[in-house]
Amino acid sequence: MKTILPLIFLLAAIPCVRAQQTGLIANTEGRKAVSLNGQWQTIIDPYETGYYDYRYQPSANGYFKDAKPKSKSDLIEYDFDTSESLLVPGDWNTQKERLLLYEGTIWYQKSFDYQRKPNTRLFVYFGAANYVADVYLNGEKLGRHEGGFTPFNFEVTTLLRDKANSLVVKVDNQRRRDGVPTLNTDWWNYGGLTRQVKLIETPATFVQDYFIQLQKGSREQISGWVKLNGDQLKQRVTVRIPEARVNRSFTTDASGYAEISFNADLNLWSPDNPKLYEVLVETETDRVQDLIGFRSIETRGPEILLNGKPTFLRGVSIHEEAPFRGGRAYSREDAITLLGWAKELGCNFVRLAHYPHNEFMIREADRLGIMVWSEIPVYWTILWENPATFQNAQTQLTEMIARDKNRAAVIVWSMANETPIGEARLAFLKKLVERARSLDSTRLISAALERHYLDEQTEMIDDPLGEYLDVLGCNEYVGWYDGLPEKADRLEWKTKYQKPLIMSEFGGDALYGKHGDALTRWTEEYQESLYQHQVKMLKRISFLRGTCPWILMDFRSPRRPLPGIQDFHNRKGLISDRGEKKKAFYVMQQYYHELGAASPK
Ligand code: GCB
Repeated sequence: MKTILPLIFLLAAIPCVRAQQTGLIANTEGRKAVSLNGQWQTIIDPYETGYYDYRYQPSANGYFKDAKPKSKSDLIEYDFDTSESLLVPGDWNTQKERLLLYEGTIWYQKSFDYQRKPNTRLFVYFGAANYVADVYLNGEKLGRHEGGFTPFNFEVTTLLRDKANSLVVKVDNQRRRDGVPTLNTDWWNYGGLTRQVKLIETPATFVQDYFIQLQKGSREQISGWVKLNGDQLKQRVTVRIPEARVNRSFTTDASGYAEISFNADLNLWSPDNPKLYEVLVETETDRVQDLIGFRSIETRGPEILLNGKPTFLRGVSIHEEAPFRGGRAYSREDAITLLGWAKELGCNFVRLAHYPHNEFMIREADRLGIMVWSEIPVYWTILWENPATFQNAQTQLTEMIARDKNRAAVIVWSMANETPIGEARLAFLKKLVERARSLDSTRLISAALERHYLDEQTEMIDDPLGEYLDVLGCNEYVGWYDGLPEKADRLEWKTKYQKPLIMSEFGGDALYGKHGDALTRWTEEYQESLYQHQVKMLKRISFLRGTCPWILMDFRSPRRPLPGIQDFHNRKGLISDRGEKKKAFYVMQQYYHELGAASPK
């Protein structure tokens, strides 16, 4: 008995699922895939009746079984087929009026056929699901994913049938105190399968992931790694960049991993020259194609050096909010509109706030030559002392880097936004910084910090986290939450660190079309004047190397109830949610023009 017991416990601990979550598959655009976007059948389940039984125990016969009555006497109290549908990708809040404020569980179901060919493997891939997703195929659980803005995939090879597969996802967007983000944010808690869903087909052994970038500090040496998944792990891997005449082979080790390193004569990526190379990763069994840009990004004292040259980041902050139609942005068209406006403003940089945006944003930024700050939703008041909260933040960071590490556009990984100074917070964020550096040594690490007044005229940035960052971010609302716009004229800025500063937020609300004098809140004139005073102040900060006004476009927020003006929108946009440019847009555009942006059209 003594010897059997531990074995029983061990067996009990092994989950009885035939499928498993696989490490993220890189570059899903470059893979053979079938889209599962479109209408999904849905059941709204505020009491989670489809998950728990009446004793509040996980039920063995939940909605994930997608059961149908087998006889006329069978009792089944749900039916996906006759329930309402929702569009995927898409948040549920803006698809049905009665879901606008819904926070809780909705079950999604999709039926599909798939003829699997011999020696192939199949994965179901989700671009994002906010916030927790439990995924089932044909009644069996594939797994759970927590975190609303990063992708995940599960292998389904052995569970898949030729006909009538039923994929069920329970999506729960209840806010949680221990979540990342936590209960309190200044954006809408859009729930659902908010990004694309697809079935990815790979060979039995395939290239799961790779990191192909310039080595830190170099402009000609490419280094990184390739990782295979499957049972033929020891293979020859070839990396080809035809246009740069690169053709190099490596051998993977017993775990399918190979480090790569070689020199290349490259035309470097930059906003003026967003050069992307076709890169091929080939093995005996697989071949993936990607478009990759190569550039270096470093700091020296207060300078930010792009390809060795000092650069000023002419930025703007952006939420993942869809222009014109509202709700979560998810498409290439949304990305083109938002980044097109940023370009028109004169930007060479965007801060994608406050969570990783959809992959189209990053891909389009790569193509358009816009540098990107990407961040995780470690926002305001996370539970710094809770190990599970840390694990969650770390996973989201890992997934963000996993997806976008080969994109030249991304130059900054940001760890946190406006988090209150304290020991537990510092320990938490230091660990995240270490993690980010261990996953990717090539990019700059930042965080949007706060500042404080030394005296009435002196703003100081000395947050202890600054020591661990490459670039300081700072949010300030002089002229909005902090005095009137002219206050900016009297301020001097200091920092304890010999590091570049990006003013990662500043601004104020204006309702497009509301006019008045420059001291009347909510008018375009107030916002315009605020920006004029801000720009004058910013020009006086000697260590300033970037600006990201808050924000490109108005966005929905439950914290903003003022009738007739906010109507549950944060109105700090330089552009309204209908695409109308406010006066302040042109103040920023003029500033960016002076800083070297091409002439506004
Ligand atoms: C901030 C936050 C941002 C808010 C903004 C505001 O400091 O970082 O998420 O939306 O202020 O408008 O108050």
